[in-house]
Amino acid sequence: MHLSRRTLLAATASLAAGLPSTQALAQASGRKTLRLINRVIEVNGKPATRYGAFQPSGAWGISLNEGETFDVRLENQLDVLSGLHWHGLNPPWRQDGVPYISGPPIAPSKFADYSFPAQPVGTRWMHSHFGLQEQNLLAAPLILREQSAIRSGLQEVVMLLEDFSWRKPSLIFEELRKPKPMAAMTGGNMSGGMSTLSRGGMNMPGMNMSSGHGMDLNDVTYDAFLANDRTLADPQVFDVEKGAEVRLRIINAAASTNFMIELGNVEGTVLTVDGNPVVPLKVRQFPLAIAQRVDIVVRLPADGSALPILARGEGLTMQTGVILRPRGAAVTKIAETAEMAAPALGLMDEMKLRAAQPLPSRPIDRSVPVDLTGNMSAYVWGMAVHGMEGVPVTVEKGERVELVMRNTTMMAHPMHMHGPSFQVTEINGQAFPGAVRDVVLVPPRTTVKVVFDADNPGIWAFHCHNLYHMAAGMFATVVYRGFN
Ligand SMILES: [Cu+2]
Repeated sequence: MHLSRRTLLAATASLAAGLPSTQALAQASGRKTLRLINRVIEVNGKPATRYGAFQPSGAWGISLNEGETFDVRLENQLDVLSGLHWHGLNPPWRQDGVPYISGPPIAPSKFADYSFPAQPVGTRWMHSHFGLQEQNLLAAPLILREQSAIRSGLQEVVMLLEDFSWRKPSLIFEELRKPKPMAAMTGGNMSGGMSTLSRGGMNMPGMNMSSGHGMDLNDVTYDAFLANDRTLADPQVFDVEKGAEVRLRIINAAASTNFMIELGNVEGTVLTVDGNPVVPLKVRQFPLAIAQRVDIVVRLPADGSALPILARGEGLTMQTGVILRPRGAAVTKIAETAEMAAPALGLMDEMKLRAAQPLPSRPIDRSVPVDLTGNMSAYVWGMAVHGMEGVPVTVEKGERVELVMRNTTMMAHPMHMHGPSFQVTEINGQAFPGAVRDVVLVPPRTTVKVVFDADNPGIWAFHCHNLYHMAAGMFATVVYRGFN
């Protein structure tokens, strides 16, 4: 039987209502409290009130060590329904924090409790999965420190990236959905005959990528990009030791912006992507699609100078970042506008990544074609599973499942599956033992294959992590047999 998504949502909502509340799991010891609150940040000299997730101590998000239990009471102090999804964790599905799928949202002044082993470890994050709240900056770091990272003794710096607009998220979405004349769609850049390869990471002659309005790259024109809530006009400065190594944990928490991480002349070493270890890869620049994370170890310059860690919007000159400053080093101001636009994100770097802890080798039990579909002028996006829009990916517990994601649209889609992480196994027909991830970018006219082991029965969200694409329909579920 095939359920429409509406039917499915209604069914799971009533299921959720009949189950014992997660509050029954409340334990007094070791529990951290996290509050959804309104807070004021300053963007380019002006105050902005936005949502946030903080502990009573003021700590942003959650940081735990490998082996600890994720034991959190989440209090909603906002005046709207809300909640948080623990992105990249593999909890019991009822604790996944996706409203109307894993459970009901949290009403104002109510709370929900979560308790499960904090795994898999690594750089994760948390964000609201309710409406467009993520664009209202309802996101925070969720760091599960690996024993290896703790033992290394390296200083760690978390950099969480966001895209900021003075406009209300609902207004941004409304404008995107307004019918547009075709002329406005092509804007002289990146459209039409662009091949997959030309997204591969170089500026092409004649391509106007500096306009900041490349429709195929960025739907939304933002007012600022933030790193840890701040712009380069007033960046966060971390004190570090001269010549020391620092482990960067970089999180792309933007609603609708892919970034290129720029280390300048310094070569860094990628240790993990989406929190999962890869064979170390040397980089000076690294693509970070929406919702992806990367851990990079950098060594501070021997001459004792400061090192900016920058993130530039895909196809844009606008950038943000943080500064690593050894004692006594001068901090020079860095412009929020770079001289060169960041290239479009491709999969050239993805193809170089090799999982350090790949999935065990075994045959595929089920292969599921998932076409990413859309109509840019109507701003409608979709996922056709087995050629049908609105149906879930159905799996059985214990299966090795392959997802064949084929992008039929002119925009790239950062595809995220909740629950177990997947391994990238093939891009456009080229097979390789790629990274284990929870988000993979699928550029236009590209087919990406991933595999995962269906080890966590329930109903899991599977969607494009571009917030507006998801809101406009690029959303499906993975449903285990017995849950449909
Ligand atoms: Cu998308």
